[in-house]
Amino acid sequence: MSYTLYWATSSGAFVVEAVLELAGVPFDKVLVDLDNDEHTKDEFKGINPMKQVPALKLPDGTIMTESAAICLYLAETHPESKLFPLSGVARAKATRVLFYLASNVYETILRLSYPGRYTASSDASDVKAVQTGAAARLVDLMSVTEGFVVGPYLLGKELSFLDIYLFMLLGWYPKPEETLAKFPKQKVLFETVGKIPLIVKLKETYKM
Ligand SMILES: N[C@@H](CCC(=O)N[C@@H](CS)C(=O)NCC(=O)O)C(=O)O
Repeated sequence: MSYTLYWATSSGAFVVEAVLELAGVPFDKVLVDLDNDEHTKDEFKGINPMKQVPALKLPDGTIMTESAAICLYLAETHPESKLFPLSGVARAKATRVLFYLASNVYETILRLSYPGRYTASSDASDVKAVQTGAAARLVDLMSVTEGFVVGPYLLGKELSFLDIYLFMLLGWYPKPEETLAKFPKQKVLFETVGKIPLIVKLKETYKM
């Protein structure tokens, strides 16, 4: 049995698929149609009770969810891919950035996509206020992220999966090019990662 990636267009499966490819791991894909609410059906809830993609079924049948945890697991089990520092202070620093991106940036972007989940009010102006607040918060977060980028990649000269993770998140920002103009290190990273042939291909597949 090989790996099975549950994915959807414009989703966090983007970075997981990139890591699978870069690690040279064979995998199958199952498309979960978010527009047709396939993720809310009982069959998918059994895979991810959060009703979200990505999810990855491992060769032994274990289901993994949470994009950051999946990428970390793949990097650890395929150390030859050198997609994440696996020891010492370098690992500690990289893990800090990974948790920061997953728990702050990704989570805030979800407020843009699903604002109704973040307010008890059904008043359209309250729902809109969630998005406005999230957009402002994202700019603050981006300035923190800028301080993490060593350059040209997040951790320095070598590409890690953190760069692809950040690339994906930046692509989901409202008006990314405009916002990136204020953050030169992330602009370089975004442009550099966006030219990697695998990323060009995945952008097409994921309509991103
Ligand atoms: N914390 C999760 C977030 C996953 C997530 O929010 N996925 C979105 C697509 S990017 C999704 O499945 N949305 C459908 C929904 O929440 O209804 C992760 O990092 O994997």
